[in-house]
Amino acid sequence: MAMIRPILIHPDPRLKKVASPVADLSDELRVLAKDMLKTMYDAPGIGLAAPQVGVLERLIVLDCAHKEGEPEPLVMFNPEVIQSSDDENVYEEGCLSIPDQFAEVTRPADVKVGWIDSDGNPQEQDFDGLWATCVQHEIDHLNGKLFIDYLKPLRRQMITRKMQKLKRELARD
Ligand code: K1U
Ligand code: ZN
Repeated sequence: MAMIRPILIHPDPRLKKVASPVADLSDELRVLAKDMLKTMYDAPGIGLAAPQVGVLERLIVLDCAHKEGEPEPLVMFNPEVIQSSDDENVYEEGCLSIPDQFAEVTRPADVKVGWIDSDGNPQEQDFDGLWATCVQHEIDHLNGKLFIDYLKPLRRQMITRKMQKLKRELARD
């Protein structure tokens, strides 16, 4: 049965590292993907990247449809943006590793993404709307980048200080 894994809270050095490409699709990685989906739905969230649960491998999960009806979970190993639109979209982003903090981030509105699925098959798909925002946010996690890295230094510092305080309080409890 899938397990809920603890989500790392910023600042944590593991959230700043570049994750390694997945070479072989092991059962261990498939179990990790299932645990990540369970962890994401439980949070609740619309995406999750392996570094957020302390695993520095290139794996993300997402489901931006869940709120609106049937779940549409996607599991992506070694995801890559192949093409981005010049058109941009602004979305108020959040992050499960930066709880209760939201900020507007501008990103390409449409992206073509390539990845390897859980059966080891290559996939390619165009994403727009929230799906495009979310998949770019998750791929950023694999490159050690957080949405607050797009903000002005002062705002980023304020959020980081809040998270340091939150972590001290959580450690005390
Ligand atoms: O990567 C993460 O930390 C997950 C993050 C994904 C994301 C959210 C917004 C824009 C881009 C990427 C989240 O899921 S934060 C939680 C959230 O946005 C949400 C929670 C419940 C319902 C709907 C959204
Ligand atoms: Zn995030």
